[in-house]
Amino acid sequence: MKLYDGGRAPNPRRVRIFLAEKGLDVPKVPVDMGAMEHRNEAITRLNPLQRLPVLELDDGSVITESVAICRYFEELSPEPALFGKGALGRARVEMWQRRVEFGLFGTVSAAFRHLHPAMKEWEVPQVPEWGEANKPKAQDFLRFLDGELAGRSFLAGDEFSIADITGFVAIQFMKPARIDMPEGLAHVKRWYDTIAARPSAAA
Ligand SMILES: N[C@@H](CCC(=O)N[C@@H](CS)C(=O)NCC(=O)O)C(=O)O
Repeated sequence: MKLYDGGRAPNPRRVRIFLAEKGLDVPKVPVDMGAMEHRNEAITRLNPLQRLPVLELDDGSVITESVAICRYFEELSPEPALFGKGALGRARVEMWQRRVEFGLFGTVSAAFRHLHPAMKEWEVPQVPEWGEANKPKAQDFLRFLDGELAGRSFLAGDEFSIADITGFVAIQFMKPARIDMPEGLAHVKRWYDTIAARPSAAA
């Protein structure tokens, strides 16, 4: 199999961190997104939406969408469980994954894509007002997370999960999106620092 990888871009990074947590080494095909290689013929054939990451299996099957790719590896290699365990555990991870993907990853991405000059060719049309509108939404969500994290180690409970990977990558993406971390979010800081200290954070 081959993982078409997009370097520093946040969605490919989520998958790389997930694989590192699982201890899986999947052959990668680097795609230079800065040079718009994700829009070339080979990637377009695999994913007509021209987005990364893309996983191509040996039988030619293609999986796109970061969480679907992660889900595939979870099924192949269930330990450590990153989508939760048991009915309630899995539902909690799903709930937090969705919440953090819409509330943080999505809002930070919208700010970056609609405001950053490097995204001019990627996000057409860029709507700067929408980018600006998303900055306080991301910050409000972080204040909400701070209250939630006061009572537990990780987003979905006391076990690390894919929801934490999504949240962690989103927070790192705030820098290029030029969104400031609100002051005084001690629980978010503790949670973020714990994840940053995991070896997978370097993936
Ligand atoms: N929902 C997809 C989003 C994939 C996506 O948007 N990837 C970005 C890189 S982080 C991309 O390929 N962007 C290319 C573009 O917008 O032209 C996923 O979860 O994998």
